[in-house]
Amino acid sequence: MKTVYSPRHKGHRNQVELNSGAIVPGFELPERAEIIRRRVEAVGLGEITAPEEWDLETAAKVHRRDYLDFLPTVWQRWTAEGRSGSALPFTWPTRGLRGDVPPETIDGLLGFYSFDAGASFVEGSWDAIKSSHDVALSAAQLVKNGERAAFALCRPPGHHAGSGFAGGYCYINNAAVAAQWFLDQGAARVAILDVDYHHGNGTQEIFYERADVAVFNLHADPLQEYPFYLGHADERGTGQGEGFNTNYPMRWGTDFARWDEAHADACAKLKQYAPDVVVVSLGVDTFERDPISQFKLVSDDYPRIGRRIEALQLPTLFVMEGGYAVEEIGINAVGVLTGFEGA
Ligand code: OKP
Ligand code: ZN
Repeated sequence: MKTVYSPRHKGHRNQVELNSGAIVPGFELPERAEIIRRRVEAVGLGEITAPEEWDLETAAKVHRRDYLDFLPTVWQRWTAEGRSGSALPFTWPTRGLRGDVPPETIDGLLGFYSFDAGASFVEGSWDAIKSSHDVALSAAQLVKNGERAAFALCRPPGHHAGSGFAGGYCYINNAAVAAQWFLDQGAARVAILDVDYHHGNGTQEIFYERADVAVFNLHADPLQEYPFYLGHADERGTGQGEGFNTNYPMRWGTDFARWDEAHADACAKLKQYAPDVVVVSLGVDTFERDPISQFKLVSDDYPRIGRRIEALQLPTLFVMEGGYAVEEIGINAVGVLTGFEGA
């Protein structure tokens, strides 16, 4: 299959992350995408192409316009207030505070438009965020034009970004934008299958009241793991969307046998939904040596994930999300794709 990739992701490098009470350099590094790109080349997965430039009209159907207007202005506002380093929030409108009045200053706005301190901005961040969005849409177009599957090598990732907020290394929800675009191109139904270790809270929130996008999410139990406040099994969708959101929370220590049971169940339900296309939020932080995760998958498991997805016999867009074991992320992510292709 073809891969869509842009070097513009390299301008986004998070210098600061809170981890176990210490400020550390971020785990979501530019090297991640470079390691995956080199692995795509090494195994001869297929051609690597650059994205086209896309406008934000599709994104505006899954994100609030005020949020999309804010993102490109962050770095300019930050430096205008005399700051350098990384633009990072420190106050959020949680229960008991007002989330309906955007403040005027950058510190207030950063908190208003995020849910954690995990989505910082540097000078090149917006350009990288926009390029990641363009990568997803260009790869979606390959599938729309008849490719059985395509790989959007997105960076930064997207599945924690909701309609009006960033967080968890995510800014624009690339998978959600791609799903919306398939609908706009004539698809009746789209399924999103999120196999990242973390719950895709942004994707769930965006489609929670909709029946035209069914979301299946396999992840660490929010009782134990980030993002903590969404991703329980009783979250099934609401209104028109009731029954179209399915969560599979799993405990720390989950191995492939247990994970694959959940995956098989998700794939069976996904097939019943009979979507025109499936968008896979492809995270490989389920790996046993991932530095921020607690599942026990090994490298040989990833091609088996790809084979199960291939068995759905549906046009498939893979959108890169997380995975932080920098040495193995290429082997594991591309392992899913070669498994899909029959390896
Ligand atoms: C993004 B994706 C360690 C805590 C980690 C953010 C995790 C974001 C994961 N500093 N906090 O789903 O892989
Ligand atoms: Zn993750």
